[in-house]
Amino acid sequence: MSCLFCDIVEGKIPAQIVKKDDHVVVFRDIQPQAPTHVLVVPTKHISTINDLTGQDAAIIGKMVMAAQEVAVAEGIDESGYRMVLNCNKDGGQSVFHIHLHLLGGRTMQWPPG
Ligand code: DGP
Repeated sequence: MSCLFCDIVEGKIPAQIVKKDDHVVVFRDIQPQAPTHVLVVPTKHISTINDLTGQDAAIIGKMVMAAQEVAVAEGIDESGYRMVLNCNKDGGQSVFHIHLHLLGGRTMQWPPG
């Protein structure tokens, strides 16, 4: 089955990539909601957060650490930022390959919409 984010991970579809290693690819969101808005995507295809197993715990750790590194590189670590994982319809998930949103460069609101 085709997957947009697998295609970006494999370089079949272009993206503005800011970090890439064996475990994650980080690229700029095509519809940025903040001055910094990147997506941290595991190279392994996992459709939703519901599909994670205990064996995937390290992947989530690597995603968060990659986001932390990019936050520093983007200069938003001191001002602050938000990390978001959307799951399924009510969570607002539109691409079914898990991804961590890193948003920063402006003041975030709470509660989220
Ligand atoms: P979510 O709604 O949490 O599933 O977020 C999916 C995000 O993916 C959304 O903010 C827009 C982004 N996106 C969708 N298609 C593309 C694409 O082709 N390239 C890039 N860079 N981002 C995309």
